[in-house]
Amino acid sequence: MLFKGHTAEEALAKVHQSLGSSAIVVQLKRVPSAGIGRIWGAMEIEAWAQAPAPIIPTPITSDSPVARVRSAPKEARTMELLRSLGLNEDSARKVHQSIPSSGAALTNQEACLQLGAALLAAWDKGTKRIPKTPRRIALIGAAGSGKSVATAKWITIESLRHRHDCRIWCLDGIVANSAEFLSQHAELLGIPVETTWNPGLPPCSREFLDLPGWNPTDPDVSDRMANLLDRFEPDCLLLTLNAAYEASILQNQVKQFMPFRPHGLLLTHLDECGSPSKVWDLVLSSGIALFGTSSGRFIPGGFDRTGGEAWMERLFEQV
Ligand SMILES: Nc1nc2c(ncn2[C@@H]2O[C@H](COP(=O)(O)OP(=O)(O)OP(=O)(O)O)[C@@H](O)[C@H]2O)c(=O)[nH]1
Ligand SMILES: [Mg+2]
Repeated sequence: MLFKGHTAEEALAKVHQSLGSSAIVVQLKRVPSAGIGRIWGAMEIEAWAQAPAPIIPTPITSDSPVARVRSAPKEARTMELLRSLGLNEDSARKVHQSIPSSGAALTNQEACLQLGAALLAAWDKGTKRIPKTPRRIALIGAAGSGKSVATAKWITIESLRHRHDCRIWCLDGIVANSAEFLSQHAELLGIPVETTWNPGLPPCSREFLDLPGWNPTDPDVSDRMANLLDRFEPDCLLLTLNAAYEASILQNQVKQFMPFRPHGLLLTHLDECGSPSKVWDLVLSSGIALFGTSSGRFIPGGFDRTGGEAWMERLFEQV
């Protein structure tokens, strides 16, 4: 049977409502919306699902093969599959808990589909606060995480490819903003660069805020940054993380920057590390989806907005 939803979560809720929590999802794909949303490119999720096969009672003796299969801990099998994808223990547990428990025995392929559906649902949930068309963009993160390079790449796309009028605010924190290359690049594109806050300027269709990185455990710097962000009022606030850092450092940065309520994550240095399990661990632990990635120090180039399906495919390709 076919079920549709605006998100994977919605489609799966319909599956479970109609076929019960043991339903088996056999295919999940994103297709252009059937409604009026098709005009502006809206997408929806199609889920093909079937009811589980009825369990035929058979006499079980303690040494029969059926007894051994049934007594094999199914939970452990799902967890094992999740671990084999390279996910850390917390992520594996989170995904496992979000899968409705089913009495039916699943083939490996069916189990993978269930996991894929659960992963996509988590990703979709994490995109809720990311606007479709960001207009006021601010990248925040630790010093040297690649914010200014990513901003330079992004602004080139907005200005040259989409022909939007843009502006960059290159503001100081407690330390001076030393992104000279960003100002020079913007000037080359004819994009105005403001180095002091001036709310009286007429709005542009795309405005970017470039701030120096900081350590959120320092309350003075954090206050100053929160103040600048409040004034700028970004509709797209992205926590920028260097993907080449160790997972524990990244998890710590996510935790420290969480009070700023980022809408999405932006991963840089994908040329050095593009591990899909690291991406999923970050998305699952933060509850925030990846907005995009920046790969390489050269401008422009290597700025991508890859969605959950592509990252899921990369994750499964690893196995
Ligand atoms: N290999 C590689 N190097 C990068 C990438 N992005 C940035 N860099 C390099 O990393 C260093 C820091 O990049 P910036 O964009 O200035 O980092 P930032 O976050 O703006 O730094 P602050 O403003 O000082 O906090 C520079 O030497 C960049 O050339 C990337 O994706 N790959
Ligand atoms: Mg910078």
